[in-house]
Amino acid sequence: MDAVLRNTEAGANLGRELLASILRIRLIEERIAELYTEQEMRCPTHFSIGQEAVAAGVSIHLRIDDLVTSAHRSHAHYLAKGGRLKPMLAELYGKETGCARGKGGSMHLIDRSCGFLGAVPIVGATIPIGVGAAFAAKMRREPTVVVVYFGDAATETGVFHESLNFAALHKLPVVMVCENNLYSVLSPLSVRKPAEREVFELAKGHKVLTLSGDGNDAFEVYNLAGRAVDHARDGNGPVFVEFKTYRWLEHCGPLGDEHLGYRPPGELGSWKARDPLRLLTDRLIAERQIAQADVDALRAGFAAEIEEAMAFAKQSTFPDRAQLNADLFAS
Ligand SMILES: Cc1ncc(C[n+]2csc(CCOP(=O)(O)OP(=O)(O)O)c2C)c(N)n1
Repeated sequence: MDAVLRNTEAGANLGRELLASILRIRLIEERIAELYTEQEMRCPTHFSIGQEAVAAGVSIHLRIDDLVTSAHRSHAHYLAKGGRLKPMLAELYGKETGCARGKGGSMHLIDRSCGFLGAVPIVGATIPIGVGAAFAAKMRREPTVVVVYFGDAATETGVFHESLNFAALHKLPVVMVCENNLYSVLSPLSVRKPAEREVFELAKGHKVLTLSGDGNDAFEVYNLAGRAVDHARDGNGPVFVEFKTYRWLEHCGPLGDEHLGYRPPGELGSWKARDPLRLLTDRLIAERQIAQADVDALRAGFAAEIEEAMAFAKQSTFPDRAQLNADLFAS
C-alpha cells in the first residue's frame, strides 16, 4: 500500500507520527542501499540517512496541495510529502511505472499528485522554480505554501540570493529549508565561507524571517517548521530555516567513506550518537508515549510494504523505445 500524506497508522499522536515518518524513510533508504550493489539501479543515488528528521518535521505541517521542490538528495522530501513508494522505487530502477516514467532516476523525482514539483541535481536550480510556484500561487490567491529544500552549498549560488530577494520583495509564501550537513561533496564549510559567518546569516540580509536549529531533534524541527509554514501561509512572506544535521554515507552512493579522510576522526561517530531516529525513539519510550513493541510493529509493517514495492519496481518493464522522445521540451 502506498503512503498517504500523514501516516494515519500512527494516529493523531505527534511523536508517533514523527517516528513513523522517520523510521519509514530510514528503512526504505537502508533497503535501497542494500540492493543498490546488485547494479540494477543504474542512477546516481544520494542518501539522506541521518538527516530524516528534517523532512519528517517539515512535511507534517504541509497540506497535500502545498508544493515542494528538492535537489539531488530528495528521497526523504518526496516520501515525507506523501510521495508514492512504488513509483519512487520504479524510478530508481528506470522503469516505465516510475514517477518520472523511468527517465529521471533518483535525482529527478517528480510527482504532481502529491505536490512534489520536482528534484533537480543542479545545485540551486530548484530554488527559483519554487519561488516561481509561490509567485503563481499568490497571483491566483491560492493558500499554497511552497517548501524549497536545498543543502548548505546551494546558499553559495547567485540564484539563491536572486530568488530570496524576489521572494522577499513580493512577500511570497515560500519556506526555504536548508539542510546544513556541513559538507559540499568532500569540502567542509571551513573552505567555503568565513568562519565567523553562519549559513543562516546570509538570509538575514534579505530581511526575511530567519530561523536555525537542530535538524536531528524531530520536535525542534517540528516547532521551527511550524513557525515557518504559518508565517508564510499567513501572508507574511518568505522564511529561511537552517537545520544542522549530518550525512552518514558517502556523498553519492550506498557506502561509507571514512577511508577518504575528509571528515575529522570521530565526527561521524559523534553525529551517529545523535541519530534522529534513536533520539526520538528513546524519548518517546522514556515518556511512555510508545512501547518498544509498537516500534517493532511499525518496523515490520514498513518492511513488508518495502518488499512489496521493491518487487513491483523490479517486475515493472522498461519504457518502450518509442517513448524515448516523449515528454521532452526539446527534440
Ligand atoms: C551548479 C552545480 N555545481 C556543482 C555540482 C556538483 N555537485 C553535486 S552535489 C554537490 C554538493 C551539494 O552540496 P549541498 O548543496 O550542501 O548538498 P548535500 O550534497 O550536502 O546534501 C555538488 C557541488 C552540481 N550538481 N551543480
